[in-house]
Amino acid sequence: LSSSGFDSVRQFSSIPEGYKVLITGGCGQLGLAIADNIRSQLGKNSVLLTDIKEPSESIISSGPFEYCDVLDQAKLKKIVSDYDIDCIIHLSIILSALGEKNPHLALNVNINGFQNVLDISKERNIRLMCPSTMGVFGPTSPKTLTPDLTIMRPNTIYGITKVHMELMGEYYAQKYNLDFRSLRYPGIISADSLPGGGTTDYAVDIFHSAISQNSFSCFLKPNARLAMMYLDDCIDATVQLLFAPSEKLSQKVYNINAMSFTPSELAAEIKSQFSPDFKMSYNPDYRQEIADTWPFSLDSRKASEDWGFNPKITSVKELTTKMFNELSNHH
Ligand code: AKB
Repeated sequence: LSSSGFDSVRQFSSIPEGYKVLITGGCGQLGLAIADNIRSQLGKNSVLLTDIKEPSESIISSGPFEYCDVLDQAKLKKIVSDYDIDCIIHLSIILSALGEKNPHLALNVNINGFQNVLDISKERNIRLMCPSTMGVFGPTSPKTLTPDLTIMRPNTIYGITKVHMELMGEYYAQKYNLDFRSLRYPGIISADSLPGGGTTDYAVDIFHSAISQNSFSCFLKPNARLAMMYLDDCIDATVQLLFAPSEKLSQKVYNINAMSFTPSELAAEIKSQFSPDFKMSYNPDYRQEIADTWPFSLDSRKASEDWGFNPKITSVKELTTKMFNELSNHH
């Protein structure tokens, strides 16, 4: 059962028997955790994971998997039809740091990949959930408790493509009645799966490095404060919004928020909870420029009001305890 406080999503929002969710980018940081949560409630075959990457053993043994490139619209269409998919969760994405290194790849995957999924969802009249990011905000957005609706002029390719995604989803919802849902993630911290190509990745890598080397070289400055969230809260929020009754949703895109910390605050917590002689060094690179433009925290009141968003881990202290507990179970 999910930890999110509702017994069954079917009971919660009358999900029909045999409901099927397709996840793109299923081999990334979030795919398996979202699939596990939905499968625990709707059964193993309720989620089809897809990716262009080779699936891990745990993904293969978890349930159905298909190779699929989001840029291959014909194949994606066939899979959606063959499996009689009711809903797509679109996770395929080039994240912020990798996007700055490969802008054309990011434009192709993030814009054209999303367009394929958007058109298939419209054609088949199925629900589409595509997470967004605090990266939609930029240097001119308010930094603290950034509102849902405010200045959005990001200066990364990733941020630009995510603003485009939000606007296209809203446009299709208004024009074609597409059931489009989105939520803006802060940096997501997970123990079992690794992120890749993001600016907030340091806050995951640091735990692995603390365990293996008792030291970490950080690519951000000591005071680079960013909004962050533990994986379980992100997964619960995603599944809650996915199955929330439509009449509860007063907007298509919601901020979510859990905690805010700097690299030096995280290092201090690791010293105090794990190893007093943990050594942190700072070698800021181009990712610091990205971090400089992102919020410290997001205003997530609307998500709480509309569909009950309520994160459990809300401090860097609790996060650190949780991560070392999880990692010690697996190392
Ligand atoms: C990234 O750092 O690019 C992502 C994000 C916050 O969207 N983790």
